[in-house]
Amino acid sequence: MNNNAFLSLGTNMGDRYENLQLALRLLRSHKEVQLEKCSSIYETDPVGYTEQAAFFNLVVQITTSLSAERLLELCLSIEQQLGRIREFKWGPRIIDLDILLYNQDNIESEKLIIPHPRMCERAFVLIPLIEIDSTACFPGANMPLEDILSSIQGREGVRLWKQINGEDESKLLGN
Ligand code: PH2
Ligand code: MG
Ligand code: MG
Repeated sequence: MNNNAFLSLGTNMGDRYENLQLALRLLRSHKEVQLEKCSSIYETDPVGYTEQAAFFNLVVQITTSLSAERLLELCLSIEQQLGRIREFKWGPRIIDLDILLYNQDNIESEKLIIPHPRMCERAFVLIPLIEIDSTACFPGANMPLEDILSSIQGREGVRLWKQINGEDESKLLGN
């Protein structure tokens, strides 16, 4: 489990809390993935396409022996197992699992771009990410994520829905 990664989870269809719980259960049931930390759950105004329901978003830190490409495959298979259908870009979804950071790697292939190309514009990503690792930084940039967050708009569209710590975190992480 020698690689460190951060994943963003988002959902705005059906029982959003249950969708997050199910996705985390599937993630941690993979023998090459260990969940390390889970942020609180935030209810967030939709970004991009705004005529849709509010999301629940969270960020998890994992350690894994999977390569970034294999981790992407796992994320897509979890989305499928939860019944995600290919909606239009930025449309409503049962669950979305995005890789934000994978070590401090810069990866650009046909299927995968890491760091996630829009993470620095999105308060619904940065707020939960900073909550679990205030020292996390973007590869190559020496600006702390806190400074990036304070320079963007939309922070008021991200509201704490459920604080996750102690027992709740252990349950979600499966400890
Ligand atoms: N995901 C999107 C588009 N817009 N807005 C919020 N609030 N949360 C999301 O997870 C989200 C979004 C595309 O993946
Ligand atoms: Mg995605
Ligand atoms: Mg996404």
